[in-house]
Amino acid sequence: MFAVAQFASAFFNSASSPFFSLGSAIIDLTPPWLKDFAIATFGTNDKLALFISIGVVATVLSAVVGLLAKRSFALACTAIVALAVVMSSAVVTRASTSLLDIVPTVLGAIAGIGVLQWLSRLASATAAPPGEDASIPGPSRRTFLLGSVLALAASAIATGASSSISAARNMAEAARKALRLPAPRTKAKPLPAGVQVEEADMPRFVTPNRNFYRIDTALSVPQIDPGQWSLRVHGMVEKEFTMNFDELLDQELVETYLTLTCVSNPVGGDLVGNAQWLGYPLRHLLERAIPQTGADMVLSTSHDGFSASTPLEVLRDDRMALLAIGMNGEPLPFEHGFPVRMVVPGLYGYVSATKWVVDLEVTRFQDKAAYWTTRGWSERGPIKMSSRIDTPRPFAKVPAGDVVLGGTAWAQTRGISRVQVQIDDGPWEDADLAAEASLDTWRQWRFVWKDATPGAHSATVRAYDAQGQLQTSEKANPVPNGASGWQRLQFTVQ
Ligand SMILES: Nc1nc2c(c(=O)[nH]1)N[C@H]1C(S)=C(S)[C@@H](COP(=O)(O)O)O[C@H]1N2
Ligand SMILES: [Mo]
Repeated sequence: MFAVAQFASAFFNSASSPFFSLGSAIIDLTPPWLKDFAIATFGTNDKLALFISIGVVATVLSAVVGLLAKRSFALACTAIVALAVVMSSAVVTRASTSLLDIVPTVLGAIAGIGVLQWLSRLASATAAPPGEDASIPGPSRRTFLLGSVLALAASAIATGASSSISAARNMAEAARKALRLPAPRTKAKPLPAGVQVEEADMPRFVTPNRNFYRIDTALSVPQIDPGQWSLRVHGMVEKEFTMNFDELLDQELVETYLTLTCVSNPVGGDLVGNAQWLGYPLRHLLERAIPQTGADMVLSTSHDGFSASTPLEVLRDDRMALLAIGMNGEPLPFEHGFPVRMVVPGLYGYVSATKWVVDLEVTRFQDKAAYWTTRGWSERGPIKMSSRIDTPRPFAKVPAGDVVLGGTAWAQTRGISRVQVQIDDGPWEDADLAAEASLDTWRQWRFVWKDATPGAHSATVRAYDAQGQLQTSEKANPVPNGASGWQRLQFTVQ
């Protein structure tokens, strides 16, 4: 039971371990004199002493549960559940945990009952038939002993595995803290003044990492030690090679602003973010591999088995497709792909932005399919031009007078040249565009509705790209290749 809980907790918050939580709950509840005594007696080993004591108590409790089971299986189960309740309350009272973190303890309790049932069945088979001497170990008694040993061994393995998973996490965390990003060979073009529309509810032009949307299939965030990381480049290439993290740091790195968008973003949605990325141009990486003629796709695969299919030509043209290691001046956060991910201007994340990337295979669309392609999404995903109203919020009540509307629009690699706003069914009017940072980033806009008339109103927004192409009004759902249509929202002027 304890081992399964400990093992499962390796995949959750570290405080989800019932041992750690019980330990820290005990520390919290210990009277100061006992704490002082423990520190004085065991020194820096006080925590080790605590864990050993908890381990001893756990063993004694297990024996008690075993004895209880001899009398009544139900009673023993009740004891396990009671124990799980105590452990769960230790877990949820920790500051860094959520209700979800009791899952390891619950799994542990289920495993405990399972093992108990199995052992009791073995044990009842050992009960000597009447007339025979029960003290002679028969084959079934041997089975019971064997069963107990197996259960113990499984516990030991689970506990060991959990500590090596936690150790990997600690290694990765320490490595990320210690990492100093190298200076880029090419610095990002400084942001022009006036990229930001300063109104309440407007997003920051550069999205802070902690606010950056996160989309992935990872149940637990991969914790990769950069010292263990390498990228394999292979497939339809003249020269296969593998690059490790130190080699990557030694390349000529580039810094660039780029707006990432998720294909699942609905019209008006916020699965979009803009950051400054530091990385190595994938173009140079592929030059080194020398793709063979006939290849038209790069299948990138992550440490946790996600994959994306990116058109080869997109990774070889002069847009800044990067193997990124930095995000807004710091190493990639774990949730955003530490130590290395891809970012590609103009393509939705599911076909380009592989986080925790470890493998690039040069191949053909007709030969290989990526993770989401096999689940009903298009094999290619260029980002659709989009515009959004950020202020006022839907159904907001705004004071009468001049009403200021503001928002963002994006058409990565092409750029936004014009944004228009329509109040109710009135004429389309041009909004003021904020400064443009680059063709690969979103652009903010602002529109003042003078002398707004009180009552319920709607506002609609649409954009034009730099070639003068109008954003389509045709409504489409995100599946299979991205939402489209103009955003319209309701608000009230008081
Ligand atoms: N390893 C991995 N990388 C991934 C994904 C994933 O599920 N696993 N999701 C992709 C999708 S759908 C998007 S939109 C972007 C999101 O990147 P972010 O979480 O850094 O915003 O990551 C892409 N990279
Ligand atoms: Mo996505």
